[in-house]
Amino acid sequence: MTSKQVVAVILGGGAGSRLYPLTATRSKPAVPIAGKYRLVDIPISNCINSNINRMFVLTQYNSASLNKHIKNTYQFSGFSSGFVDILAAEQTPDSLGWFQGTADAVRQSLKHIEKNDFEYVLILSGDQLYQMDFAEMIDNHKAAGADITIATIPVGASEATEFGILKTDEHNSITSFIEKPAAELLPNWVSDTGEAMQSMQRNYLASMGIYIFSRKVLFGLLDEEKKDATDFGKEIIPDAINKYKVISYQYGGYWTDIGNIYSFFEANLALTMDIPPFNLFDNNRMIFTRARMLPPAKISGTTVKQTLIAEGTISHAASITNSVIGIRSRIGAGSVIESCYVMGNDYYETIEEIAHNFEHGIPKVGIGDNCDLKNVIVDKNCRIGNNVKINGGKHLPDADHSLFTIKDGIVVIKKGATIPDGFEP
Ligand code: ADQ
Ligand code: ADP
Repeated sequence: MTSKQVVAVILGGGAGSRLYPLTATRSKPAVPIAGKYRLVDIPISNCINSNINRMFVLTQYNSASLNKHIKNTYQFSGFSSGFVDILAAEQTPDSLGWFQGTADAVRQSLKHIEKNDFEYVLILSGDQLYQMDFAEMIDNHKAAGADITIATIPVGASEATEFGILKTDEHNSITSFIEKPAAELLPNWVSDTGEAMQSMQRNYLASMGIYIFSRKVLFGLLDEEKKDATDFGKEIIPDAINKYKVISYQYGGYWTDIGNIYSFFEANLALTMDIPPFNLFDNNRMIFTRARMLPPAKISGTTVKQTLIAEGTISHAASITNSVIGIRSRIGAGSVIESCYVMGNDYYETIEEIAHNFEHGIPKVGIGDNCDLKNVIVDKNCRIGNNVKINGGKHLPDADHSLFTIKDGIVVIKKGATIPDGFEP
C-alpha cells in the first residue's frame, strides 16, 4: 500500500559543500562510503526496505558517475511502478539554474514530481546514516491525521545547536520550532525525552530533516503561501506549525549526520566495531548498491584488526587496523594503515601499465610499500608512492593543498592525486 501513496524526494546537496574535497569532482550523492556504496544508497535502500519505490534525487549538478550508478543499480521490474530519477538544477526562464535551498530544490522539482499519483511526499536528506522504516512513520502520519510529520531524535546540548530543535504537546503536535538555536537559548528548549534518553543527557528533540508532507499542504506552501521561502528548516517549518497540524515522530534507533569530513570519517570507521551501531550485516534492512562482479580480496602477510575490506582488494601490508578498505584497493608490503578510510579504485592497472609507469617514476594506483598512514581518507584512484608517512590528527591545522586537504585533523588525499615516494606533509 505504501508504495502507491508515497513518492520520496532525496535532497542531494547544496552548493557550498561541507564534504569538500570529496565533492570537488562529483556530486554529493555519488560520494563513496563504507568501501563499496555511495551516499545515495542509504536513503534509497531505506525507501526500498520500506516498500517505497518511486524516488527523485535532487542534485545541483548531474554527474556521469551518479547517473551510471543509479542506472546500473536501481532497476525495477516492468511490472512495478518503481524508479529512481535524478533531477538536476536546470536553467529555465523562471530560475537561474541553481537550487537556493532545500525548499527551493523541491519547489523547482514539483513539475516533475506532480506527474505522479501520490498522497504523501517523503523528503529525505542525502547525507545521513541510519536504517529506518518509513512505512511506520507514514502509518503514524495517517493515523494522526497530520499535515506534516517531522522525524525527531533526542540529542544532547553539544549537538543541539546544529539542528532544528522543537517542542511538542502531549499529542506530539509541534508547538514551537527553532532552527539551530544559539547555546544560550537552549535552556528554553528542554523536552521530556523519556527516562532512557534523559539518562544520557539527550534532552532536546532535534529534527532529523526527514519530513512527510501531505500532497496539498506541500504544494500550497511551496507554490502559494511561502513562494519565496528557500529553506524548510529556516522558513517553511517554523511558519507551518502555526497553520497546520505538524507532528513529531520520535525515532529511537541509530542516526547520524555525515555532512562534514569529520562526521563522515567517524561514521565510516564506526562500521568496523564489533557490534556497529549501523549494521551492514542485516538481511532485513539491506543496503543496496551496484553489483560489480569483482574477485575476492587477496590478503598476504597482513595483520588485520577491526577492519572492513571490500572485494577486489590486494593487500601485502604489514597491518591494517580500525580501517575501511574500499573496492580494488592495493596496499604494498610493509605498510601500516591505522584509522583510515581508503576508498579504493575504479579500475585495475595492467602489469604492462605498472611497468611503464615505474620507468617514468609514477607510483602504482593504490598505496605503495612501507607507508605509514593514520587518520587519512584516501579518495579514489590515488597513487601513493613508497615510504609515504602521513600522521593525521588534531595536532594538524586545517589546510588545502593541491594534493590533499586537512580538516579537523583528518588528512584527505584528493581523488586521483599522485603522492611521491618518501612524502611527509
Ligand atoms: P541542515 O542539514 O543544516 O539542517 P541543509 O544544509 O539545508 O540543512 O541540508 C539538508 C539536506 O538537504 C542535506 O542533505 C543537504 O545536502 C541537502 N541540500 C541542502 N541544500 C540543497 C540544495 N540547494 N539542493 C539540494 N539539496 C540540498 C537540516 C534541517 C534541520 C535538521 C537537520 C538534520 O534544516 O532542522 O535538524 O537537517 O540533519
Ligand atoms: P567517482 O567514484 O569519483 O564518482 P566515477 O564513477 O566517475 O568516479 O568513475 C568511476 C568509473 O570511471 C569506473 O566505472 C571506471 O570504469 C571509470 N574510470 C575512472 N578512471 C579510470 C581510468 N583511469 N581508467 C579506466 N577507467 C576509469
